[in-house]
Amino acid sequence: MANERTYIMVKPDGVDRGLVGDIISRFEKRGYKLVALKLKLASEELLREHYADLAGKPFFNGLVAFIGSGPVACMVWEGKDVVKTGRRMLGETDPLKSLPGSIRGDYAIDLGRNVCHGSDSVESANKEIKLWFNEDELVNWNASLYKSIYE
Ligand code: DGT
Ligand code: DGI
Repeated sequence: MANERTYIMVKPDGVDRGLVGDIISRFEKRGYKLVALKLKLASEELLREHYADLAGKPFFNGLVAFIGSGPVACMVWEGKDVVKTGRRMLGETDPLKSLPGSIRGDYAIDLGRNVCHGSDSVESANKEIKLWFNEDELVNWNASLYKSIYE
């Protein structure tokens, strides 16, 4: 579906390293449409909810502390198959397993500093978009280039 949406977030390591523009640019150039964008210092409560699936993991507290340690760049991208394609553009969770050409494959080494987050299913995308954005922060607009991107 061309109106599928995903939640993409540049983590504090990516923001600190000045990678926000590059990551936005990759999604723009691929043909996806930006529908929400903001910089945020996430609360511990928000991060515990965002990473609830990992709550039992030994690295959970460190993960929440790190993602809350600096600003994250939050965005929602829209387009055909954007959840799955977004994950491919990010690369594997472990950067060392990520192919060059992917964001993590180009910019990261350590798993705990893997630069970006992307929803792993349409269901979690919908949950994460609701968690990170208010409804009025999502902008519905028509990208004029759509006829050059979609058949
Ligand atoms: P994957 O990455 O889920 O597709 O699984 P595998 O089989 O490719 O990778 P495996 O079994 O070596 O490791 C499973 C997960 O455990 C991996 O995604 C991340 C984590 N992990 C493995 N080795 C390390 C490590 O040395 N440090 C940290 N922080 N995490 C690791
Ligand atoms: O959706 P992903 O970010 O690709 O992966 P995930 O939802 O399984 O994990 C979320 C984040 O948690 C991941 O980007 C980095 C961190 N993480 C996952 N597995 C490990 C980990 N951090 C450490 N230190 N060790 C892990 O094994």
